Amino acid sequence: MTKLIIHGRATSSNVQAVMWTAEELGLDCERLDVGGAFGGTDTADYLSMNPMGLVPTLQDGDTTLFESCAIVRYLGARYGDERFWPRDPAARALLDQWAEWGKGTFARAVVYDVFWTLVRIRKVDRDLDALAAGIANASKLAKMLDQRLGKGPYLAGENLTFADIILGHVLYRYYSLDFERVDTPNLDAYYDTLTNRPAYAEHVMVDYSSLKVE
Ligand SMILES: N[C@@H](CCC(=O)N[C@@H](CS)C(=O)NCC(=O)O)C(=O)O
Repeated sequence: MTKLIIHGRATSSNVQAVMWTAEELGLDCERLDVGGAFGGTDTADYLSMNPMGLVPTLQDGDTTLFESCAIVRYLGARYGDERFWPRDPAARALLDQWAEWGKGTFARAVVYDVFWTLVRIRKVDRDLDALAAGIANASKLAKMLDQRLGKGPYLAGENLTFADIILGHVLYRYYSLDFERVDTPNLDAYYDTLTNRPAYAEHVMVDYSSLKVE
């Protein structure tokens, strides 16, 4: 197997999902600091790999991919075992619907409506009504997830799957931001389980204070 190259700064939550996956699957990989203050995403070379000029981008031999969730699914399908990437289409789809919900609905609420306001926008410029609405929405979704998780410990029960990565990487943002969270005992236990995985602690729980705008 060739060494994977992952282009993207460590503070990007989308890069974190890919790094977490690579580590869980025991893949040999090198991450290159690209994007944000590092730049490097607007060169012709980079844009030929990722026309959006965003991170992450994966190179695996002759295969070059952008879009973090597509990369996680590719790595799962190519290198994951039956537990991480169930081969049965229905079993996989039942997990994937929560992965998709995690990325498209929950992460959108947490990252765009809450994280972005509290971290990426100057205090004086914040729209507090929009922030309150964002927190209310994220809280409603967190309750929904709490119910789905039940006793877990993972989405599929006993084993970590690709879906936990797509859903779970945003939880570091959700739990580390300074706002009042609703009561979600199952989700709290799930997050606790994830934080006890060395790959999550190393690649997802990355200090993002360098992104903070005062
Ligand atoms: N849907 C894309 C979104 C990629 C994206 O928005 N990446 C952000 C970082 S999380 C980015 O590249 N921001 C500009 C930069 O870091 O230079 C994915 O999941 O890969």
